[in-house]
Amino acid sequence: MPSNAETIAHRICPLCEACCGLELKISGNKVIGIRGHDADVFSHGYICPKGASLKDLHEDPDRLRTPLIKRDGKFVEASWDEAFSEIERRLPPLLQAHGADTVATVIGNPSAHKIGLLLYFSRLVRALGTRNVFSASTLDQMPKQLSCGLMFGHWLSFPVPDIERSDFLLILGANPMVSNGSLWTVPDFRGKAKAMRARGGKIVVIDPRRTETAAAADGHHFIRPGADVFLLLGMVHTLFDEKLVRLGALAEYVNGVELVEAAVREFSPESMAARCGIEANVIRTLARRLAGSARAAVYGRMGTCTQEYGTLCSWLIDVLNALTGHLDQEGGAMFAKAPAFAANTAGKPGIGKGVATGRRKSRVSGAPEVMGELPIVCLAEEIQTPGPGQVKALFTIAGNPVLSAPNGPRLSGALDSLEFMVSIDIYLNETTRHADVILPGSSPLEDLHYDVAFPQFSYRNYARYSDPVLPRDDAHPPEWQILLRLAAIAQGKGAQVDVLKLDQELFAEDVKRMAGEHADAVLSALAHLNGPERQIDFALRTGPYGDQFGRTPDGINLAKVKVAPGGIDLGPLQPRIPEMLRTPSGKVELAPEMLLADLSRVRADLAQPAPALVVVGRRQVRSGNSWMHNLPTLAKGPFRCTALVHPTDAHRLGLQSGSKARISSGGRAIDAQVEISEEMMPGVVSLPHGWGHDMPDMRMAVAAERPGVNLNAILDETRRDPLSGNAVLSGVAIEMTALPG
Ligand SMILES: Nc1nc2c(c(=O)[nH]1)N[C@H]1C(S)=C(S)[C@@H](COP(=O)(O)OP(=O)(O)OC[C@H]3O[C@@H](n4cnc5c(=O)[nH]c(N)nc54)[C@H](O)[C@@H]3O)O[C@H]1N2
Ligand SMILES: Nc1nc2c(c(=O)[nH]1)N[C@H]1C(S)=C(S)[C@@H](COP(=O)(O)OP(=O)(O)OC[C@H]3O[C@@H](n4cnc5c(=O)[nH]c(N)nc54)[C@H](O)[C@@H]3O)O[C@H]1N2
Ligand code: SF4
Ligand SMILES: [Mo]
Repeated sequence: MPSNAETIAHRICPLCEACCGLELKISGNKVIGIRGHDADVFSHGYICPKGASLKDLHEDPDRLRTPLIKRDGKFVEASWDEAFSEIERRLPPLLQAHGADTVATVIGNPSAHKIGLLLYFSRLVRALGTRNVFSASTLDQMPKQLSCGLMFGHWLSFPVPDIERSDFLLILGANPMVSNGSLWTVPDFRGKAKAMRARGGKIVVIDPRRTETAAAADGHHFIRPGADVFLLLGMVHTLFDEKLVRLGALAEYVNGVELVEAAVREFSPESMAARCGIEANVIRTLARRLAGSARAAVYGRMGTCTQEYGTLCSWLIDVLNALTGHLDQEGGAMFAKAPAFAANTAGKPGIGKGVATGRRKSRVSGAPEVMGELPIVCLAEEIQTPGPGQVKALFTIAGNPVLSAPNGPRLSGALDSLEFMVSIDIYLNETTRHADVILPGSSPLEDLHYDVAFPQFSYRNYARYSDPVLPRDDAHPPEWQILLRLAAIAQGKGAQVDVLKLDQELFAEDVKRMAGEHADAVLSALAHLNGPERQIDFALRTGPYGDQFGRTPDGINLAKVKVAPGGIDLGPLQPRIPEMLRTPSGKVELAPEMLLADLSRVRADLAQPAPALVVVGRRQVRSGNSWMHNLPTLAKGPFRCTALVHPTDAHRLGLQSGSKARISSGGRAIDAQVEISEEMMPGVVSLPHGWGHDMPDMRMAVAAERPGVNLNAILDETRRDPLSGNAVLSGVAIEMTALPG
């Protein structure tokens, strides 16, 4: 019997990258209140409306708690044993008949916030042996991963603005006031931006919409969607042209400055202005301000990644940071030093293998592999194109590509044609309705938590851990065990495998590889733990602040992090070059060949006329991609899936606020509600993604009440950044016509 006494629990919020520390009031097994945790060393009590919705998520009657198996086209509830047996009956024969590549995997965004999925997904992929690995990364940040990989030697070495010490911040294609930051873990961006401006710092935003971030900044410039590369090249050109290049402390650790200088010579601001829609003198002024500020950083996000020049933009942003002496400097763009799981703190400091891409190509389009993945925009064609290596089975893990990837209708059709599909998910939604078996993930409140990725690009260094807040139903395995059981099925070990023993074996293999002669001692020191907890302790203890299993007694370990109220603060960011570099040269590679070569596309595109109307995406405070529209506290309020249109466009097209318009592209159309808005750049329409919850056979009652429309239904799955494989989600040409009524 749970007691009804009120208790307090602390939990890192898993709903966005800000990773706020929350304080939950619990009575019995019920959450009765959620607020920010004031003593959290990292987020200091900040919370947004989504954090408070964790209660709704936990209690959502539509959240799946029992596996579902499709029988004669209808889902029926099943026990866990039945569900795993069904998979064991159907998966191995497909693998035997068609080989490993016949199974594809798609892993989605929430996995970055669920340690069980993040640490054990690779175990499943390895067991399957498939090369058809897809994820939301190629709908999001792959360009930045590639540019940072090439420049700094590792896929997760992103420089982030040191906002608490910065005087000038140039933000392109990001809206942290709403998103709470991305590839930059910065809870309470609003408060930090306010504090920065209060001490005289300035923020300038480049965005085709006057966003919430732009409205609170000191300056804002509209930009033609997809044209940031022209602006950035013009700025880099200006630095050389006006002799503003100052590498500062970085000088001896940078390769390729002359190559960059030569490459940008032709891209003067005067020749870039028309193409990007920003005047030459503004481009020059931005470059001068950046160079003239003692502490400054350029930061770009979704808008700069989800376009044809995603990798070039991501690269040029850090080229600007480096050439103005702001990379790796206080108040500039700095690297976090994560206490655990970071490749840029492991191995020999200052040198490494760097990154490689294109070690294989996708079967149908020949898209190069990046970071072991293929572009998710290639998934439908891999399913629909017959021949050896055709994808006939699919695992989706915390992903909803039918709504989140371009040309959802095609993908939906492709999923229907699969021979077998398994989803690990918490909802019966647009994607999982195609599955043959759905294995429910757990409520975050039932899971222990440690952020594996986000401390690697946080505004400050810290170590925080959360115990499960509420008990788990004994029959419901944690997500890491689900993945291990699936791995066992794929390897022919059977669904009845002893998962704890399997975990032990796989962990021991990892430790032998990483700890060498110390492996046995390490394994015995960790023998009291299992699963993710054991991996966290191992990573913390061997990490840069770790106790090294006793060799550095003052160092940290999981036990110390657990008992620290609000976590352990590890201080502000410190300069880390050259120690953090993992390039073969041991230098920052400012001019990677692959990127210089890609400038030929830019050159060829210079005279491209602007389409009359293009669409961009929009994130909203009470939303999280496609799956939070079923939570009552977030779903309430005005209808949000509206198309923002500038008054001049609305006038020209005969559109009225509140009326509907047909938006079409590539032969597909959606009918969206219009909202006339001065926020928009003329010629640009903004529509949020992740809507369109009116598909049959779903179980998301709240979301279905106001389904909205799926922006990705009309986007083009054949358009991608050729280097990173990232989808083009922004700046796509559309037509818009008023609908009667
Ligand atoms: N047009 C357009 N498209 C976009 C974007 C855009 O800006 N514009 N943004 C892109 C970006 S940045 C991203 S990250 C992707 C996201 O792409 P996805 O990751 O495919 O989409 P999500 O909406 O995050 O879907 C998450 C899925 O995980 C499930 N889920 C939630 N919590 C859990 C859990 O704890 N366990 C398990 N097992 N499942 C869970 C949900 O039910 C849902 O099915 O969308 C991309 N798509
Ligand atoms: N409340 C809320 N928070 C979220 C999410 C959410 O859905 N809701 N999603 C989370 C996820 S998965 C992510 S990846 C992050 C994303 O975090 P952000 O990148 O900060 O968020 P977005 O709102 O996608 O910001 C992209 C901006 O780019 C602009 N833009 C579009 N095209 C262009 C262009 O060509 N050039 C330029 N310069 N700008 C352009 C858009 O108008 C938009 O303002 O947010 C995360 N946080
Ligand atoms: S900002 Fe993000 S991490 Fe913080 S409470 Fe909101 S959703 Fe959670
Ligand atoms: Mo994302």
